[in-house]
Amino acid sequence: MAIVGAGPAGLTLARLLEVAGIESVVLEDRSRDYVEHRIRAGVLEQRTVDLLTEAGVGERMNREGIVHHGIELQFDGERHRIPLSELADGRTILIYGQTEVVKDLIAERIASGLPLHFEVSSVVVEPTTPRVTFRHEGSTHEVDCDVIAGCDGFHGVCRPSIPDGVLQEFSRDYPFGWLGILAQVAPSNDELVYAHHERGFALLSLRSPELSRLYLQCRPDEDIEEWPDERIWAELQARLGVEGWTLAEGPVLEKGVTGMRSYVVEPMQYERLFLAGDAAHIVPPTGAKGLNLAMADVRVLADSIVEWYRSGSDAPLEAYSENCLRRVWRAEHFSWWMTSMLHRPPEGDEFELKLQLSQLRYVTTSEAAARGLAENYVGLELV
Ligand code: RFL
Ligand code: PHB
Repeated sequence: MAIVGAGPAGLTLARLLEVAGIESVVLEDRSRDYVEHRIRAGVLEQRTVDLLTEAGVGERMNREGIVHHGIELQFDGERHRIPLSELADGRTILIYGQTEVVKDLIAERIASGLPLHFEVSSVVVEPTTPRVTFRHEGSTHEVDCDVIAGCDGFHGVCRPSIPDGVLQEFSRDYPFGWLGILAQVAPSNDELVYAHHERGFALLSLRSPELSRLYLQCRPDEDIEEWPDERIWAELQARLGVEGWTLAEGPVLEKGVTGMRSYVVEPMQYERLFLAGDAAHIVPPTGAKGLNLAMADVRVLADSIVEWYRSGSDAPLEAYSENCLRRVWRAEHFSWWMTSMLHRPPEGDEFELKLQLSQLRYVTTSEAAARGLAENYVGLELV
């Protein structure tokens, strides 16, 4: 197997294949340091936690990750708790950064002595042969393989190596982005707070008992230079503030702006090339689904490959895309719905605002509506 991309999808797939006794080569165009410090997601579904644990790479995650049983929705200056585990059969979420998941997977791969090459270049993917060529440390290499896994994210080379006309694309852009910070300060709330506010959406999250992760709705092209730390904190205080509570501030360790989009390609396969994770689909981060979807894809892909070798029939590989897309579309809908409910529409569309507030009141007063949110948030098992 050739695996292009050493993000969560590629590294987890490599580990699952290793456990099943299937050889793989992992190629990554960035450095190890870059990949290990790229701050992104922080919410792991139970299913993701189980997958990493079963794959034998969950030891530190289970020790350091923080179990959460609920989240809070804030609107009209008040907070309302959604008791996730009560509403979703006892399932919980785990707060453990994507950076940490990636560090654990890389450490395991390196300890196993199996091939993982950083800083490769000129990666060329031939889905039909199937073959991957690349340059590494001054020479050109060729991997002749049975299957290629395209785990190289949204801007990778795998999806564009599929001939025109094969894939159908579905997408939606949003007129806003998120400005995110990592701050060295204890989280000011025990649970995540998703805040609807007339100044725009804000999110209080965390990475550890000493590290807060906070986000503000902004323009998609927002210039981070226009946001000194004092302005960010003032805006967070305004949007997250409720009576009798203050947001603790601390040194800002990292800050950046992320655009938001929804995107899916169908099918997630061409010949012997299989797309997984962000290479095949993107969700806006409001539902915390991106990383979890990537992990769910590679579980299906690993099982399909194992079954393909075992049975000698192409059927398991041919079913891969369909097996993933039901779950992908559920997460696409949930992420779009959470995004639409919580973000201030750009032109102060009063009708939209009234709809948002009505929906927020509904999910915080009707147990049936809250259950819908909860079971999607913790991750639905679709059959
Ligand atoms: P990744 O993590 O993008 O990994 C792809 C890897 O492929 C490498 N690559 C190549 N390697 C070799 N040759 C090439 N030609 C290559 N081109 C690219 C890249 O360097 C990279 O290492 O995809 P993967 O594994 O599918 O994992 C998906 C998740 O990373 C992603 O869904 C989430 O992080 C999305 N996301 C967030 N999700 C959340 O649930 N909560 C968040 O707060 C959150 N924040 C984010 C995010 C995604 C972001 N991106 C993609 C812009 C913040 C950002 C900035
Ligand atoms: C995060 O902690 O980075 C995070 C949490 C929840 C989200 C998105 C991002 O919905």
